[in-house]
Amino acid sequence: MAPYTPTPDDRFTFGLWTVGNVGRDPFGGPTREPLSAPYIVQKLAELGVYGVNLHDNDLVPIDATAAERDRIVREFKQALSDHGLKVPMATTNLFGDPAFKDGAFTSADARVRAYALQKTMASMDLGAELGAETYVFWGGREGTEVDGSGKLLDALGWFRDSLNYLAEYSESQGYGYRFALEPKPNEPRGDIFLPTVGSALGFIATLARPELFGVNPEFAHETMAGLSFPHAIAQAIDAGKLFHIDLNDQKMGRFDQDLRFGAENPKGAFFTVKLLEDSGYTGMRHFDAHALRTEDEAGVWAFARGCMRTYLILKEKARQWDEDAEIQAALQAYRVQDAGVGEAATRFSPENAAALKAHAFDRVALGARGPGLEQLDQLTMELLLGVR
Ligand code: GCO
Ligand code: MN
Ligand code: MN
Repeated sequence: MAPYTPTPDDRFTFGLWTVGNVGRDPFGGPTREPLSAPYIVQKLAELGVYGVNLHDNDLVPIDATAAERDRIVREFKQALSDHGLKVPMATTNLFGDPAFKDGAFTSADARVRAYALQKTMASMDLGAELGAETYVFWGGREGTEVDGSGKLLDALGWFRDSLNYLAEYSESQGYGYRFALEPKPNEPRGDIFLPTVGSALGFIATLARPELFGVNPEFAHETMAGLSFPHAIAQAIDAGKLFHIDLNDQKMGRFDQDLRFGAENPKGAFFTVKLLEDSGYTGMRHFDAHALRTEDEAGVWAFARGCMRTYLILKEKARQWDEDAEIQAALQAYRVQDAGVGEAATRFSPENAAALKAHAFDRVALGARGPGLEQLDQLTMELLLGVR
């Protein structure tokens, strides 16, 4: 097989809404024809993808009758089994319909909050029927433009109550979902609640069943917040909370671009891949991005192939980085192992603390040390640029 050709073992997934994106933006209508869900399944399978993820309404229109729903789901399941694709993750569209224009779980209207719960339970039923194990909550409309609405504290409480309710629903049905909160700082709302990975991690600790909840960090979203994506996922991994991931790319300080993975910030993409691979992350490598509005259908599949190829190329680069003697020597020189104080700084005891307090450090020498980071970074760049 040609190098960098994906196989299902790579655990790559796309959303129906990603390759199915028709190129609409706030200034113009669609530039591409819609693709049917069974056709998307067939095309993704041909590209070596493992699975396809969906919002309820990517598959079943919000106003479908029960009979229409059953027919659509039946045809979709047939396509999945014909082409060997899985549905590892499901989610709810709680942002498209005008009913959700001022929030779903955090709407100030209790009827909307109840409707959001009802819609999510039905969508969880659909996801379970399709075999999904991860359930994502992206609170696109959960936010405000007008903080004079006075709901900042109430909204967090309503959000918490809804997530607690739905976790109990999942457990009572035996679905066994792992829930993943997806933070985003803004767009479509002026300010979205739980704007960053750190915010979501803090919030999870306040839930009734925190063990069922993790995060679904997205490269573009942390970048929009002016933050580093590798730092965000490192914190999620450290907390044992990286339940899912949305890979794409983004320029800082822009509207939500959903660029092809690695298209804008290959170095950030490299350290993302390296963290996922080094940490033993076993979840899906999900691409939440779409082809540029300029593209036709061929461009859509070039986009999808590109996301996966870039991931696999960077995975290979990460292996080379680990095996590069000069890089490893620079790393070793960077990490000074001997603190020079024996056991005293490694574990607290009254004796250790006394010994450490009595130790004389050469502060000037500590400050004078050159750690070699310029050289290390240049070596990394040269490896990425293909000259090593
Ligand atoms: C966005 C989000 C969404 C979510 C999706 C799945 O910026 O629009 O990233 O694409 O990931 O709703 O939860
Ligand atoms: Mn996004
Ligand atoms: Mn996303």
